[in-house]
Amino acid sequence: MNTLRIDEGTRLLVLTGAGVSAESGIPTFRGSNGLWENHPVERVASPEGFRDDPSLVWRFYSQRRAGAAPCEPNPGHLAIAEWEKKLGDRFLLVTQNVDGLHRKAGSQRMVELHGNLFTTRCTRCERTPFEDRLEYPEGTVPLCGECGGALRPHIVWFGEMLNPRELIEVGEFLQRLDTRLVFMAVGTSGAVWPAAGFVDGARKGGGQTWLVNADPADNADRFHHFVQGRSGEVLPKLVTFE
Ligand code: BV8
Ligand code: ZN
Repeated sequence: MNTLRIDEGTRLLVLTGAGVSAESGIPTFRGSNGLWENHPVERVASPEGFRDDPSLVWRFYSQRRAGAAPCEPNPGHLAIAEWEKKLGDRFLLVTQNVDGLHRKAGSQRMVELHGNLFTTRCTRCERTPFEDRLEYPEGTVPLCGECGGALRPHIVWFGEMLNPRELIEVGEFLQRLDTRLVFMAVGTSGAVWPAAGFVDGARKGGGQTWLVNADPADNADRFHHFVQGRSGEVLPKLVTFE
């Protein structure tokens, strides 16, 4: 397997998707028995779905909380947290995952682009999104203790805008001029935008682009290097620091 050499003049942006958590026991979205198989996306991960049937959406997210809560980071998450320790501000992790395993593995320089499964917010008042690990009983929609409005998962659903501040942070890291960029996508099918487009921005800026994935992703041909394999096995051996 070809290895990635990182020296003092290099910075690394890692983009992860559901594949990096597969070896921790969390189902991916688009694989066999993937999450979307039993639940059509638009009904459980869109504002329209929440408006039409909020208790179905809360059942879907409560089930995912129950599934993710006992899971532990795997060697792939741990390797990424190690790289951050070595690189400091020459490192940024951008995850599409909402399972919280990167934070559990020790990652701090991280953007949770699609939100977090264990954070809840109010649909009516300006209350700050808060930590919430509750799995709500079937048929219920939790209400805000302060204004009585319906609570919702602090997750970016399809058709919803991503946090502009976070997109700016990613853009700024990609466009820095002080170091050479390496962009690495891990465990993502490259099906969801705008995260699927980051690799183009990286290449345009002259960055080296790597994909680590169990099987060729939709956008594998847009990467300079493709390492096929399970991230828990590949990542601990992939990078050497000079
Ligand atoms: C938006 C939260 C602006 C829910 C998710 C162009 C520009 C902008 C928007 C769009 C556009 N084109 C289309 C759109 C709309 C839409 C979109 O991209 N649709 C797609 C389906 C065509 N995008 C949006 O709506 C975004 N909003 O852009 O706002 C806007 C607003 C209005 C109108 C227009 C634009 C919001 C996107 C966020 C949606 N929310 N998640 C939840 O999680 O419950 S996305 C969801 O998919 C998850 O977050 C997940 O992370 C993400 C991507 O999936 P992957 O992580 O890649 O997982 P997947 O299963 O697909 O792949 C896993 C891979 O791992 C596989 O390749 C597999 O081989 C591999 N693997 C498996 N095991 C392993 C492994 N690899 C390594 N090791 C292993 N062991
Ligand atoms: Zn409220």
